[in-house]
Amino acid sequence: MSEFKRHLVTAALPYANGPLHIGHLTGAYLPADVYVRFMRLMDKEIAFICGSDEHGAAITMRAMKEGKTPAEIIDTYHDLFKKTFEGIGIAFDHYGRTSDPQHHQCSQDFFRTLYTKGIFEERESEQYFDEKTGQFLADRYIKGTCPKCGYDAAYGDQCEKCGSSLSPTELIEPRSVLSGEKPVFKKTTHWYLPLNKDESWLREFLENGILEGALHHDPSSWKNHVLGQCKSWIDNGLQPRAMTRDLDWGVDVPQEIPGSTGKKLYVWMDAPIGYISATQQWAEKQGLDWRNYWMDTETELVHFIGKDNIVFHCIIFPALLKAHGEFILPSNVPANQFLNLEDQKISTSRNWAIWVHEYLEDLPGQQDALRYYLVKNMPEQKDSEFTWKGFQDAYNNELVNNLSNFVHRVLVLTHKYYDGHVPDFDPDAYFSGVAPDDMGGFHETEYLWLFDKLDELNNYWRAYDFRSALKCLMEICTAGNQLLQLNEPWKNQKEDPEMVEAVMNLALHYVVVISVAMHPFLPFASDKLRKILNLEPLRKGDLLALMDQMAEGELLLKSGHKIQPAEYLFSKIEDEIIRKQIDKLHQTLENQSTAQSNNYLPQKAEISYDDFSKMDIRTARILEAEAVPKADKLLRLKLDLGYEQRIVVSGIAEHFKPEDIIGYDVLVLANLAPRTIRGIESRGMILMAENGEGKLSFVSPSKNWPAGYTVK
Ligand code: B3M
Ligand code: ZN
Repeated sequence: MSEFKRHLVTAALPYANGPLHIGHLTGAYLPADVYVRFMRLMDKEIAFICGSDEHGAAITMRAMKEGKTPAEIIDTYHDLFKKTFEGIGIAFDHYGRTSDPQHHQCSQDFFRTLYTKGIFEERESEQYFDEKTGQFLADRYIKGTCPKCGYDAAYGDQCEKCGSSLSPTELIEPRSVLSGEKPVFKKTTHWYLPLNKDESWLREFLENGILEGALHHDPSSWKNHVLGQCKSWIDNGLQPRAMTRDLDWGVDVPQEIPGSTGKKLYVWMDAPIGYISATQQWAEKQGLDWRNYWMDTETELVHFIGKDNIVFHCIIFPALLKAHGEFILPSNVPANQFLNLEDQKISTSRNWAIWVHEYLEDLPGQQDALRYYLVKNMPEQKDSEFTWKGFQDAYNNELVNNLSNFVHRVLVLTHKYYDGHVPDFDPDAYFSGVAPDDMGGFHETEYLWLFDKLDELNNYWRAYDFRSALKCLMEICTAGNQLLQLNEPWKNQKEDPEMVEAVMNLALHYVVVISVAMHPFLPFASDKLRKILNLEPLRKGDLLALMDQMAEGELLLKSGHKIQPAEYLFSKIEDEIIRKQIDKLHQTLENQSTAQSNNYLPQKAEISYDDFSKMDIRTARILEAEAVPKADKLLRLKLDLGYEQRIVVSGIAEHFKPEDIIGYDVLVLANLAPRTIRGIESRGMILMAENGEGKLSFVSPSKNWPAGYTVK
């Protein structure tokens, strides 16, 4: 492919409904960041754009669960994202947010254009409606029994137990998450993108890279799993897809469009437009024209995403862009697969995850270590695995023993032999009889090898094969170590100082090359090393310049250049730290399993204070407890209410042994009408808390609180 004039790189806009974990990081943000840093070092014009996705049911659900407003939720996570990305060294040029009024404007303009061009089909359909709350229900707002596996809390779009994707009408016994009521069907009108009409050009575009008769991209540069997924979507037939929703949180359908009241843009229409609005904001700040980045075919557009977003970026968004007419389409969508953690799927709801902001707190200064291990195990072609043990091994064996030790040895020896100055390397003096412009002997061979390695690394980067690129970097370190091992400067310094000068000069060249090539992966350590080497911080074009210099056979360091005192870039990570992390992972899982966010019951309908005040809740103490014969679930309790003693029958026998609970302080609903259960008159009811797994806990006043007093 020809060289592009400029590049626009996007990373999926994370939903602002929960923190980022390592799966997000290695799925989209880290590969994007590595790519951008590399491109920049190769002197490319590049804009790196991202932002928070703040609309859709993902946000409103979270708000509902936490009893907060959507605005509170998005502010919290937007701020956290910015901090986390900065902390781990993901260096966007602009990080926007879709709640920004400018974004609303931008996506409304986009919608308006399509509407005016007559792209949309307006259709009426029947959708689930909650009569109690007067709302149409987004798929996520409907729960019911999964028709595939029988799980009773499947969502309208997906069963999280068996993974099936569903449509709300497939659910058995659907209920509204908002009210718990059975939803009814109600007619509603929406604007549909007729994707069925896009099948043939999309196929040409994806499979052959041809767009409107011209070669758009080289399809062999796309990942197989990405193309495979797209192909299967198209083979199955594309259906018209609604671009609007009945929601109260999102971008309004432009007001002037008849029937727009109460309608919002589908979140998967507005979110990718977030790339455009964020580019506009960035360009404005830079004094650039954003159109060059979105409307000029000399721009390469690349979307970094996780595999669950492929259809939106390879089919729906391109169809929207093309329908609009003025936009370029992506040159590549190098999606990654999923990362598993310690043999299990990463799961937000089960808290089986390593949260990036917590990692940054727990292992301060170790950003590069996580970046390293996540690139090394990046799920580029298939799902991959994170284990803490693997992390520790990679850290100690590769970052410490290979990279850091090599660099450190070279720095230390430079100080020891030459007082911190780069030794002279004069081919003529050392390799007598070689032509003056020849670098001579092993120096030249090694130098050429180094150049070839960089070139190889360069090709891997371009092919989005970051794992192999990282391997090249480590091979340079290994070769550096071998260079020292074979020539043993520490043995030969006395007898053959000229040879040692040549070796050390070359070794320092390795270190300089490493300081540049490591930057996209390990930017923090790279900065540190540049300082130690007394070299300028890296700037745009530095790798290209370095490769040019090497191709010319020029030396990269002047003889006599003075370096700073030696320091280790990485030092061993202790078992204790790793053990703590493993414990933490299992601990949070235990804690969370009792509070599984998916198992919250829907909140009951609102009541007035008067309703509440009718209940006479009292403190009480359990004086006696015994099993009720022939009833597995029941205990007969004698309670002390201070002013009287009474009998209550309680359905807690499967949770507590009678002998264990005698003396417990509890709360009792004292004015509940008496009932006779198994022949025993029960006067009142003990209050219990129940968690998502159906476990029970007493609700107790403070210790030694007197019995018989009221709770209000
Ligand atoms: N927020 C989904 C996700 O985070 C979605 C990506 C939008 S990219 C335009 O997986
Ligand atoms: Zn299921």
